[in-house]
Amino acid sequence: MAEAIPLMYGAQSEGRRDDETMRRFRHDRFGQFIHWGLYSIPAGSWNGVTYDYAAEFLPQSAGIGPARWAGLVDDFAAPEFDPEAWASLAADLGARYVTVTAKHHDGFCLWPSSLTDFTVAATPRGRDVIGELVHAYTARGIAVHLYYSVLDWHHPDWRYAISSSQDEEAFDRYLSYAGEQLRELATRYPNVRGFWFDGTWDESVKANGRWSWEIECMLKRLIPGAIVNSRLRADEHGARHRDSNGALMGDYFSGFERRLPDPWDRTVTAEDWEACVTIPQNSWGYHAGAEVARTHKHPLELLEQLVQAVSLGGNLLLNFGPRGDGSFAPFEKDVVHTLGAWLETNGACIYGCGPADGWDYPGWGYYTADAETGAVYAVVTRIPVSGAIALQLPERTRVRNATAVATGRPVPFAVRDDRTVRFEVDRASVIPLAFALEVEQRDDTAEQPEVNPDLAGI
Ligand code: JFZ
Repeated sequence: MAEAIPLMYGAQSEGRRDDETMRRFRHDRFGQFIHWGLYSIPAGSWNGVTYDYAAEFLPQSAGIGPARWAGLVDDFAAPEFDPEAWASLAADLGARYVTVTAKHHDGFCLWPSSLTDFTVAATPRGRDVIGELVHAYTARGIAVHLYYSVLDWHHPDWRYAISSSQDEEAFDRYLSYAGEQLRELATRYPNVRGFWFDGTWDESVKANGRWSWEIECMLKRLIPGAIVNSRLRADEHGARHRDSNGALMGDYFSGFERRLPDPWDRTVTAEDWEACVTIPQNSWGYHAGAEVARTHKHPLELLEQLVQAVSLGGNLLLNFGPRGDGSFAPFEKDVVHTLGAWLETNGACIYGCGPADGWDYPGWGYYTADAETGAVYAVVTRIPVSGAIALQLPERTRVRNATAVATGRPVPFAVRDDRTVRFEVDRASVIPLAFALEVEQRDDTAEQPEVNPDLAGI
C-alpha cells in the first residue's frame, strides 16, 4: 500500500460517524430539497424569451448582470408563502428532513443577514424566511439542513480563479464574508441539523482547502453533531470530496447529483451518501417553460429512485422548486401524494433500512433490509409479464415467512430449490409492491428445505 500523504486539511474523522445525529440522518433516508429564491419569479423566462436551462441559472443563460437581477428584490412579495403549509406538505410527502437554499449562486439571502443588504429583508415580503421555515419544519419533527452556495455571482469579491495578488486579496475578503454568514446561520438557527454546501468546484475554492476545513470545524463547534456534506471540502492539494489519501471529507458523500449509483454497485455501501434529484430533467428552481415540463418524471420513477438509493445504503434528497408566489405547482403536489401515500403504508422498507447483505440485485426491483430487526424487504418495481418473481436467496438461508408490507397479510410463496423461492404476483397490483421476508440461517447439516415448486395448493 502507498504511504499515506501527511495532510493538515484532509478528512476530520475516519470511517462512518456513529453518533445519535448521524444515525438519525441515516435512518431518515428521505429528504426534501427546496430551491427557492429570486429565480423562482422569472421561472426560466426573461423579456419574453424562455431559456430551457435550469431556472436558477437564468442570469447566466439570459446574460443578466447582478444589478439588473437584484431588481427582482422588489418583486419578491410571495403572498402565498406559508411556512406551516410547506412543512405540512413535506410531512405528507413522507420526507424526514428538508434542505433549504439559504443562499444560492445569485447571492440572495433568504434570511436577514447583517452582512449584506441583498436579503429577504429588502423585499416586500420582508421578515426571515429561513427562520420561519426552521420553526415550522422543526415543530413537525422534520430536521432542517441549510444549503449554502459558496459560489456567489453578486459579491464583488468572488473569483472563479486567482490570477493576481488583487484576486487573492479580494477572494480572501469573500471567504471571510462567507465564513461570517455561516457563523451567523449557525448562531441564529442552532436547531438546524446540518449544512449542504454547493458551488465549490471553482479553482479559487479548490485553492483554499484550509478554509473549508475551518468552516467544518466552526460549524461543528457551534452546533455539536452538525452534519456537513462532502461537497464543502477540499484538502490542501485541491482534492475534493475525498482527500488526497482517498478518505471522505465531511460526513457523507454528496457527489451523486441527478444520478444514482448502479443498482448492483455494492462498493457505494461502504460510505454514507446522499443523492439529490430533480423532477424535471434539469432545473432546481421553479421553471414554467413547456419544454422543461415535458421532462417531468413520473412520480413512480422518483419513488423507484428512493427505493434504489436505500437498497444501496444512501439517502435521497428530492427537489421541489416552489413558485415565486410561494405556492407549489400541481405536478409537485402529485409527487407528494404518490410518494406520501406509498410511504404511509410501505415506509417500513425505507426508513431505517439499508442494503440487504448477500441479496444480489434482482431485475424486478430491489432488496432493502432493516439493520435492527434483520427483516429483508423485496420491493418489486417491475412486475414481470409472467407475474412470477423469483428470489435468489443468500447461501444457507431460508425464507420462513413472507407478508405484504402494505397490508401485513401473509403472502404465499413456493420453494423452487435450495436457493430460490417464487412469488406469484397479480399484475394489476399497485407498484412498488413490497414484501417483508422473515429470513433464517440454515445450517448445512440440517435437512434441506422441502421443495414445493408450485404455488397451487398453498
Ligand atoms: C448545483 C447547482 O448549480 C444547482 O443549481 C443546484 O443547486 C444543485 C443542487 O447543485 O449543481 C450541480 C452541483 C454538482 C454537480 C453538478 C451540478 N456535480 O457534482 O456534478
